[in-house]
Amino acid sequence: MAAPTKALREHCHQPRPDWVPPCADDTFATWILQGATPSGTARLPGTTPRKRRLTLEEYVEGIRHRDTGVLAQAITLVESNAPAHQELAQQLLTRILPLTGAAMRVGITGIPGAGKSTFIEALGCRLCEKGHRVAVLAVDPSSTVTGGSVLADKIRMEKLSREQGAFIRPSPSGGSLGGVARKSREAMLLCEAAGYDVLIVETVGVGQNEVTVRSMVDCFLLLTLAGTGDEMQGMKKGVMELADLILVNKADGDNRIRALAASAEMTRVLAYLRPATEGWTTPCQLVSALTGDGIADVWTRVQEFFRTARSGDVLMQRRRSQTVAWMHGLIHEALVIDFFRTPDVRGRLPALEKAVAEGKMPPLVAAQELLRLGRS
Ligand SMILES: Nc1nc2c(ncn2[C@@H]2O[C@H](COP(=O)(O)OP(=O)(O)OP(=O)(O)O)[C@@H](O)[C@H]2O)c(=O)[nH]1
Ligand SMILES: [Mg+2]
Repeated sequence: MAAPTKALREHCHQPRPDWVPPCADDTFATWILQGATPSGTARLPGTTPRKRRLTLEEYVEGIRHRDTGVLAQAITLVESNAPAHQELAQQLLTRILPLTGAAMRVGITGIPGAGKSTFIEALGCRLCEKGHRVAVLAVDPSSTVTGGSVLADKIRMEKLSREQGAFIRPSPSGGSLGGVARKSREAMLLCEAAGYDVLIVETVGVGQNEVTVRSMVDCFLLLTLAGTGDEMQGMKKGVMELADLILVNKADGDNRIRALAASAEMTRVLAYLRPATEGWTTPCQLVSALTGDGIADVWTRVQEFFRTARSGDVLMQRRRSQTVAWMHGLIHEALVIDFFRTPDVRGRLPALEKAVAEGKMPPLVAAQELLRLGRS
């Protein structure tokens, strides 16, 4: 073992234990390290100090002054599941709430590989060039299942991340879709307060993700591809009903002809669907995230959408109902957690599950018994 460094020796409270032979030189590896003081200030020389926790005022001021370091820390705070952090996070959100609401909130979904990240990068860079400040967030609860953040790898968006006006944040880890969605919503508010005027939320189009992201954004974009097969149609129709703008991506090279045909088909289907936003007819356009073809048109359409939605008060109504629904969602979630934590419920649950599974008790009777236990 290497001899302790001079800095380490100086750091030692008492250089050597009693039992070290007096003649032992520096090659004798045992030294006594000073213990950490309660304030946690003692640390090994050469190690980086732990980031000091900011105060509420520091968070608020940092965000107000568009300090991206503070913004990143604030998002980490709202993402934390620790009760102490959550309390501070809610105080912070209450304080910054008056600074929120001015951004255009845009969601993007599409099957894996549709080109969402490539598209966001192309659009984001373009918007930064025009002087916008763009924040990109991801909602991807599947990452908690696979163990690593699938989206985190792909959301690097290297070119966009080099832009001064861009802020990119991969999906928070944290259990259920509900948990991930709460964190993303709160992160979105923090970004707005920090002066980002375009928020882009990316989600992979699988399962419930689209519905969740639809419920947190103003304008929802579906990125699709030509010829993904008839088996996709069922799913596509459901998602198409949520979209304010449908884009057939990868309309480049030989694929352009097929993309045109897909777009025509999509437009036919759209005619039969109820538009996602009152007063707005969902269009379908071709785009190539790779070459940049059609990106400018997409932004023109998005701006048109916002003009329409703002003028008819649709946007305001949408946001109001979204926040109220969010509050209801939080109540449901908290009630369920509390219910299953009740000792009586926990104690009785396995027996009732067994009885229901074996057909010895109707599920409703079991549920009612548990609910009574939860209330008592
Ligand atoms: N030819 C062509 N390729 C594209 C286009 N857009 C994206 N791609 C390619 O498609 C692949 C997937 O692109 P991503 O942007 O990672 O797709 P994604 O939808 O974000 O994928 P997930 O994050 O896995 O859901 C990459 O190899 C891109 O280079 C396009 O407009 N044209
Ligand atoms: Mg992606």
